[in-house]
Amino acid sequence: MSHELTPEQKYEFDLQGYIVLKGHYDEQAVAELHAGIDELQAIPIDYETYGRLGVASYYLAAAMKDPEHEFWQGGHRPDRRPHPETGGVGRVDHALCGTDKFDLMVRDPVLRAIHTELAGGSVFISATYYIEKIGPCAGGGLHNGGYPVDRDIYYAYDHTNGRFACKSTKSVVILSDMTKVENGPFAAIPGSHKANFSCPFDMSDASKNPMAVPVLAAPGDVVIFSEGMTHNAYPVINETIRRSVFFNYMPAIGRDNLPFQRMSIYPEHVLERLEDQIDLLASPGYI
Ligand SMILES: O=C(O)CCC(=O)C(=O)O
Repeated sequence: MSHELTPEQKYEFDLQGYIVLKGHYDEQAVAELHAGIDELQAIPIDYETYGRLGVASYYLAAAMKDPEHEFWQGGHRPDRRPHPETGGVGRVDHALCGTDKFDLMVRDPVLRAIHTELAGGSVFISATYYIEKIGPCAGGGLHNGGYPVDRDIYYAYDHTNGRFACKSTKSVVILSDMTKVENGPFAAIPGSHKANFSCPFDMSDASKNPMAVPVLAAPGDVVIFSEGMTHNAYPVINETIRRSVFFNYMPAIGRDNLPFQRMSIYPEHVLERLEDQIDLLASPGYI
């Protein structure tokens, strides 16, 4: 079965920097992904436990290298306020290391095919995390864009070979009702992945930037975007809880990396569980 982008999707992605797969996941899959977030939130926020499993704080290296970091003492960013009832943390990185409930995304042939097409060759999954926001909550600063060119996240189309050549693309699975702007949907500046100027408008908040648009989406929809496109989220201005799961895909260094030269950012317990998807997880390290 082919999962190539349609001409309409290619046009839209090229022009805007994102597309939405409406109703990609059914209720059961959405419930499984929510359960994955619940599992990740149930992991004790403890330096030793996180390190042993391989999950990471959203502060990433700053916390993972420092047992004294404020994250381990209960400190959180204001936009990652823990769940008021469960105390669940607003984001866990390297999520695959702490739950198998996101595996359905790793095994999703459509996501694999689309991100491979957007990279113009083999990809690996370079980041997996969820974001939970407890409203009211800031949207966060808009980030990235076509200028200045960032070698790690740029958008590109290779006209010679007639294929996309993007350095970093993401799938965001929407798990809450983000069909209303007050619920804090994903924010995008369409076309900004090709910008030749830095954005002169307010980047602190999508609702203050006249070029930003809300990407309204319902549970089960998947927003696929170039990391080079300016994005973040609209503020949540009511008391709803907003959840989504993020997978980042980047080109593998070589198309046929030699097995003995592979290195992976994932620990053995994840590689064993997802052995059938090893090429998506075993990032090619040294060639
Ligand atoms: O919360 C969102 O929808 C966007 C988050 C974001 O900008 C990111 O994870 O890169």
